[in-house]
Amino acid sequence: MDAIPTNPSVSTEKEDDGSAVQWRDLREWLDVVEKNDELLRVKAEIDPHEELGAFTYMATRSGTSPAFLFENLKGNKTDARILGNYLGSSKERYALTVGLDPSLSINDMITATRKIMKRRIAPKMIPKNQAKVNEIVMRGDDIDLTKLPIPKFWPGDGGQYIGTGDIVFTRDPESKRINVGAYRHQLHGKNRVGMYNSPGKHARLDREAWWASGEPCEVVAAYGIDPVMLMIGGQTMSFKESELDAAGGIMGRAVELTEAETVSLPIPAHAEIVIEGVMRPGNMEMEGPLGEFTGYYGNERGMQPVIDVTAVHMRKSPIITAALMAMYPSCEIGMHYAIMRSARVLDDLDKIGVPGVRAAYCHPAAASGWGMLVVSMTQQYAGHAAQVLALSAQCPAAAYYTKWIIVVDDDVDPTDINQVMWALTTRCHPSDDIDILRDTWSTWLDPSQGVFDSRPYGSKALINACKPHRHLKEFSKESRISREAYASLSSRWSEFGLKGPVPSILKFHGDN
Ligand SMILES: Cc1cc2nc3c(=O)[nH]c(=O)nc-3n(C[C@H](O)[C@H](O)[C@H](O)COP(=O)(O)O)c2cc1C
Ligand SMILES: [Mn+2]
Repeated sequence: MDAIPTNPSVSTEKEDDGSAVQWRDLREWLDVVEKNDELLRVKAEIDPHEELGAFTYMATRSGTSPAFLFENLKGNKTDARILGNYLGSSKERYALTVGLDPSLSINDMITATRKIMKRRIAPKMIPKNQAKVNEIVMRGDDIDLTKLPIPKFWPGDGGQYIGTGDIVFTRDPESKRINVGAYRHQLHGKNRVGMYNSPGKHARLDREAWWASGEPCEVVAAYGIDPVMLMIGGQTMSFKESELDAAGGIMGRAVELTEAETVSLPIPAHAEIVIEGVMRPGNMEMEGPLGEFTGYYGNERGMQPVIDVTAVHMRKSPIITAALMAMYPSCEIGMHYAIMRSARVLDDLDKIGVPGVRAAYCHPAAASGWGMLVVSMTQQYAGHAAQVLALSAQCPAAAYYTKWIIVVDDDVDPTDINQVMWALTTRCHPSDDIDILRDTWSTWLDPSQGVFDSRPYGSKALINACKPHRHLKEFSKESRISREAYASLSSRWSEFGLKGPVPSILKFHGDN
């Protein structure tokens, strides 16, 4: 079948450029992950009502936990399963997902990510009978989503959330572009699901455009989906662009879609569970709150649009992808978000053309990569550090939320928080080296401003933790080992009985 016009300006690249990922759907991805010892099948009984959320939180506190496939859910009358912590704070699972070597450093993963995020491959339509999601298809009175095991994550959540680790398709009525976004879906009834889209998000703009002309907005959502689609659903692309092309680019092959039963949007052909439905103008119901990626409950309970579900597709024994939103390292949007955002910051700084930028990292512990950005650079002229700081703080990829922007010299690895602390405490003089930007772009989800309605005005601290340019010549010399000692000890590393690889060291005695 023909390619569909998700984004007419994008050309389809060849699929055989040698860099396609090995898996083709969530189950094949799980096989890859299990072979790499990154999957725990939880066979003990777990209650999706709060216990699953608590388990995921407790079992991820160390930051090195596997993905969890919950196979024995309390009260479950179906053969459905739930997958949690699928990406979480694991750099290894991120790498396996996008086809990189899991032993690469985070910096190398960021560099590789810059490349794969620029590729675009348009999706393709396949016949309905080849789509695995069509193993079971339900319409009308046969639809009953309440039979599925649906988590309520936190004690204070407003209800059960069928969609957290999900993707949502909507279409812009004007350009016909298909948008993909990740949005929470609260289960209201057998065939009714509430969706929360914050202002300005593309799914919301699409829905508002349909409603403005008095028409219902069609929606397709997948509740069990492969991890590249989950990642890309959470990324902000331009309004005109379809995320489907970017997902294809990352995978190195076209995303496969098929025709829906009741709506004109296509559906992802190999998802685990897909709903089709419509949001009718003015059809709203009370929704929320949900414990969020900040570690706090987000916006208060309020009226939000309802999706009337017109068809459901699922595979046999479907797997629901459930994303716990929590404080790091228990949050589903941890490592992949940090890596992808860092890649985009470096792209932005490249586009602006400022010299000397070496590396950047949006630490996942800072509200899932939203809160803090560290940029390393080679200082080349007076004022250079201040320039990189200001541009980093407001470049499109970093401007939203980020409160702490820190520049460090090129001997400091931004991904190593210990080195960043060292720079902050030995090279930064707070009375000289901190500037504040006020009334910046931010989010209601940041609790620090207290009063809910006045929240979305943020502020940013610009921290120069580079050695002061004025005093570079006189600045104290670091106690560093010699290049010769490093080379000699590295070559004999296995002799010493030490665990782990030779540490990477950026500068030696005598270097600037
Ligand atoms: C797991 C997950 C859940 C999310 N839930 C929501 C949500 O409920 N509401 C929302 O407005 N954004 C949510 N987001 C953020 C959006 O998915 C993100 O901003 C995305 O860029 C929106 O894409 P779009 O503007 O192309 O629709 C979530 C992100 C992730 C990764
Ligand atoms: Mn979009």
